[in-house]
Formats: sequence, structure tokens, C-alpha cells
Amino acid sequence: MNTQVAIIGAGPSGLLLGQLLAIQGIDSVILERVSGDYVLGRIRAGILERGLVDLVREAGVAERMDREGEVHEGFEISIDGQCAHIDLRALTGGKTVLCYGQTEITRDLMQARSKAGLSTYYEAADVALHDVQSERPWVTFARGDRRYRLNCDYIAGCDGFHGVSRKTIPEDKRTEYEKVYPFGWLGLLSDTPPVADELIYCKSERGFALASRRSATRSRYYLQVPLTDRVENWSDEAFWQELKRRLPATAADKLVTGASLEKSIAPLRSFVCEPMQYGRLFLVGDAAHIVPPTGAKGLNLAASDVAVLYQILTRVYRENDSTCTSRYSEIALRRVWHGERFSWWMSNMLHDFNGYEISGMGDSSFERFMNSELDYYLNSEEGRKVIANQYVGLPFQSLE
Ligand code: RFL
Ligand code: PHB
Repeated sequence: MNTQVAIIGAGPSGLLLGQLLAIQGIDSVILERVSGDYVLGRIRAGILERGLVDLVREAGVAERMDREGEVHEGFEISIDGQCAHIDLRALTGGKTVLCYGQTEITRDLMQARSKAGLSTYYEAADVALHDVQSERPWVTFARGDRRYRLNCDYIAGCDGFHGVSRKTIPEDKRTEYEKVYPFGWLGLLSDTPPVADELIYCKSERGFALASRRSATRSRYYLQVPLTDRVENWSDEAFWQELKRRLPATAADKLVTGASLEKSIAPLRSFVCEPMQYGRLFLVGDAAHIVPPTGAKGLNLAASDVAVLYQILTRVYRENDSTCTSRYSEIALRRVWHGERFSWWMSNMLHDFNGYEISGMGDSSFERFMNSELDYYLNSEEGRKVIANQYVGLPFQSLE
């Protein structure tokens, strides 16, 4: 088989890139390790920045997102029950975010890809990348008993943190920056009315909690839990009880509980691989970087990578100009590090580090520093502006 761009991974990065390339008449084949249903079973991001929303529109897949997505003009930060409002629209000169599930964007992109008859191989096993430093890289994979070879011009490694693409770059040709946090987020999705119209990020003595939503009838909640906790040991009842204790009283009073549709624990990690390219292989999204979810940045950073690579490949194929390919990593990384820093900062301020071994984060003064940081940023207009402007997202980079 031959294609112009081989895309590894059918998560939001791979599907969005494939859809955009198709609009420019650039051919791609996507290889995905698991089934489409499995991909859709993952419950992840909910907050979309304007840059991502615009990209989904450009890809021509925005019809349902524009109809069902909720514009959020602000959110709350609750510190031990005291709420501070971050008025995104007022503090940023009119910017907002959109609340629409990653699962739904993925579903919309999948349907568009299959409707357009574009090639995707689900349940592709043993994906391996070859000759990525040559002008004709190729990819092999297996499905059932059959083995395949896919020849291409470029490879987009959109296969997430545990994928094969990053590991194809020799160890001495990449540097990995990593911080693993000593706790995770236990998430629960339920068909119950959310406690509030806007998101509430809660810092409490019992740990962090987040009240998020997907619609007027579907809620998404998270609790900070020790990494040693097992999801099987958290009954729905225990989750609701703990959440109620961490929410501010006005929200706790409105909490409607119900059966969980999904419940899982995600570890928290800050991670960046530099550079994000090697020969004709480009790493995109979680394959190259991970952020803790506190700043709602992971999917949005994936989208800004897609935007950069899309511009570069458009120049290659539409203008026959491949000089900019060597600049992918440098351009993408700049925005990535801003997102990493914001997510790390928000995580430090809002989680409870008491009783955890804080590696590299100092000592008992750490909590005092973070409380003082929160006090300053929440109680001054310029502080709230800093939070708001980063939450709505910095502008996407252009090639110029
Ligand atoms: P994905 O979604 O991990 O997709 C990668 C795909 O590659 C496949 N794959 C392979 N395919 C072929 N061969 C192999 N060897 C392969 N290995 C893996 C996988 O099966 C998968 O289908 O990466 P992508 O596309 O880069 O997307 C990134 C986002 O998923 C991620 O950044 C966000 O979900 C992060 N995130 C959030 N981001 C936001 O911007 N806003 C949020 O509100 C937000 N909330 C969250 C989040 C992530 C969370 N978790 C579970 C980590 C909340 C949570 C709880
Ligand atoms: C979510 O709704 O899943 C969500 C929202 C905001 C975050 C993280 C996750 O910061």
C-alpha cells in the first residue's frame, strides 16, 4: 500500500490531522491499535479552546459541536468552600471556552472519515516504523493473519503516550522531561444534572475535586486520590460521599447522585519529549507531551501541534516547499512548554500535597508558598487575568 502521510493512532490528534489533510487533497492512512468502539469508550477531555474549535470547523466537522457544545464564560475556584469567580469573558476581552466532550469530537471525526471513504485500519497490531530518516519511510502492521506494508512520504506519530512512534527515535537522539505526581484523579461520569452551570475547581483539606459537566443532564466529576487506590475499591456511594465533602456547601446541597456510567483513575504526569521530530517522523499530541488535567490543556495542545503540522504539510504538497519541515518541533514546543507550565502551576496550587512524598518540590514550606500564590492570584484582578488568559488558551502559532 502507498499513501502520502501515514498516521499512527486514531485518537483526536490522528483523526483531526487526517480530516484536515483530506481537505487539501493530501492522502493519509490511519493505523489504530484498538477497535473504534474501544476508542469511543475512553472518557477524557471536556474543555475546548477557541483554537481547537476553529480547527474542527476548518475540518468541516463542527455541526454537532456547534449545536450541542456549551459556551462557558467563566469557572469557579473554591478554596476550603470559599468561591472565587474567574470571569473568562470579562478578564480576557471577550474570550470563552467550549464544553464538549473529547469522545464526541472523536465520534464526529470518525463518522466524517468513514463517510469520506478515507482509509483507517482499526485493530492494527505490531505497528512498526522503518527508515524514518530516509526519503521513503514505511510502516508495517498485522491484522489477523495478514501482514501489511505501507509506504509513505511522512509519518505522523499520533499514538499517545504509550505508542510506538516516540520509541522509534533512538534514545540518544531525544531528551525526555518528566514529573510524575504522587496522586491521580478518580473520574466518574453519570446521567445526573450537574451541580452548577460552570466548572468548579475545589481545593479542600481532604484533597482536590473538580465538578465538570457534559450537558444539562450529564455530569463529570473528579477526586484527587492516592496512586495506590484501586478503582474497584471505590463504590459509587463512597465517591459521592467524598465529593460532597470537598465541594463548597452551596454546590454540595445541589448534588444529585446516581449510577456511574464510567469510573477510572488517571495518573498525573508532566512530560515532554524533545525534539518532537526525527527524520520524516513527527510526534503529535500525547505521543510527545503529557500534562496533568488541571489546566484542561492536553487535547488543546494536541490540537496546536496538529495545526502546525497541517500548515507544514500543506506547504509541502500544495506549494512544493519542504524547507519548513525542519521547524516543526521548534514551533510546536514553544506553545507546548507554555501549556506544561500552566498545568503544572495550577496542579501545584490546587492539590493537597500533605502526607505525600514531594519529590523535588521542597518541604513543608511548599504548601505555604502555594497558598500565598493562590491568595495573590485570586484576590487581584491582574492575577485573575493571568489565570483567565492562559485558561482560554494562547494563540496558535503560525509558520511565519
Ligand atoms: P490519544 O487520545 O491517547 O490517542 C492515541 C491513539 O493511538 C492509539 N495507539 C496506537 N495505534 C497504533 N499502534 C500503536 N502502537 C498504538 N499505541 C497507541 C491509541 O489506541 C489511541 O487511540 O492521544 P491524542 O490523539 O494525542 O489526544 C490527546 C488527548 O487524548 C489528551 O491530551 C486529553 O484527553 C487530555 N485531557 C484533557 N485535555 C484537554 O485539553 N482538556 C481537558 O479538559 C482534558 N481533560 C484529559 C482530561 C485527559 C484525561 N485522562 C484520562 C488522561 C481528563 C482526563 C481524565
Ligand atoms: C472534564 O470535563 O473532563 C475536564 C474539565 C476540565 C479539566 C479537566 C477535565 O481541567
